[in-house]
Amino acid sequence: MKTRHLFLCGALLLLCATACRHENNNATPPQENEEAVVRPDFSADSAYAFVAAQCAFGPRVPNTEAHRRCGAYLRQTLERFCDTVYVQEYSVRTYNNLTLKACNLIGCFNPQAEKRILVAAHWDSRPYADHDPDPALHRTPIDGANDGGSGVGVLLETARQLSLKRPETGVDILFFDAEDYGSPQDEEGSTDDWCLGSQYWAKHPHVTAYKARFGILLDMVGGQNAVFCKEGTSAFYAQDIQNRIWNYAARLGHAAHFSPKETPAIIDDHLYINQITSIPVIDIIEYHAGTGSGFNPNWHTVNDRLENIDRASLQRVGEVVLYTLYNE
Ligand code: AHN
Ligand code: ZN
Repeated sequence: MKTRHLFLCGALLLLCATACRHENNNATPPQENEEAVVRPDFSADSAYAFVAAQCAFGPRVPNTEAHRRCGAYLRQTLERFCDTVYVQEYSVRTYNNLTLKACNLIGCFNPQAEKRILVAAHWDSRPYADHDPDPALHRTPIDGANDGGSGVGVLLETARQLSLKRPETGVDILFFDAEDYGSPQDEEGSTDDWCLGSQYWAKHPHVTAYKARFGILLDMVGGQNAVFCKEGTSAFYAQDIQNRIWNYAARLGHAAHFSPKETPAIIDDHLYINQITSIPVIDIIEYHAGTGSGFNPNWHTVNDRLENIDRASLQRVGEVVLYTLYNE
């Protein structure tokens, strides 16, 4: 009798402990090394649709009709979501002495806020598929679904989300023009032939004495199963920011796609902002081991098309960007 009573008590205690543990899991934050992460809303389908909309204009090569029409579309779309939109029109000279009519677009949230973060991508597409396996295509313009389109797609969806759930900080979304008009493989050129729009912006910001705490550049963020490594130019100018953002990625469960591997320094829009302004900027850009360039295998080929965009890659990058904007 006494034994059975004790056994019953034990069983009840065990039951209660189990029940309590379950309740505890639901009601209180996870303990120790687990952290409560609020995953920001980001729709990969919406980001993908923004990439598709750009590609539908055709290659957005400066001085073409497709480029003009896409520029108008991007401006309108930013105006739907942002508090203020700046249109910065200017001319630049290319490596082969063409004058491009170019246009940077800047969409701002909380324009009065002192504390600001900038996020950027280039919106033009390359006039030359000069890395295509077929030499006959080396002067063919590319769709730039990934190279150009993906970063802009993620940032338009970011703008849409910020309009639904507003950030506390100021946020400036910069779309640079004329990034990809660098001299082709088989022609003489210099490194400064690239990134003409960001070079212009860094020398002539859209507001005088413009300041931001830091910046994030997105470039080629839509490749299949894209892995983002710690790129050298970003590490040189903005290592602490790079580490913080990679930590956020890990918190969100994206450690496998935000690798701690350090990869060679590259020339991209962030280089000029780092060199010319005092704003530290990092680049989130796919690193692909096994291509000589370190870029996606479709880079500067006619295969840089919508069908090769991976929604899951857009999703990961979008979550990391939004998480940073909401938590910094
Ligand atoms: C160079 O090839 C010198 N820089 C790569 C920057 C780039 C081009 N990003 C996209 N397209
Ligand atoms: Zn490119």
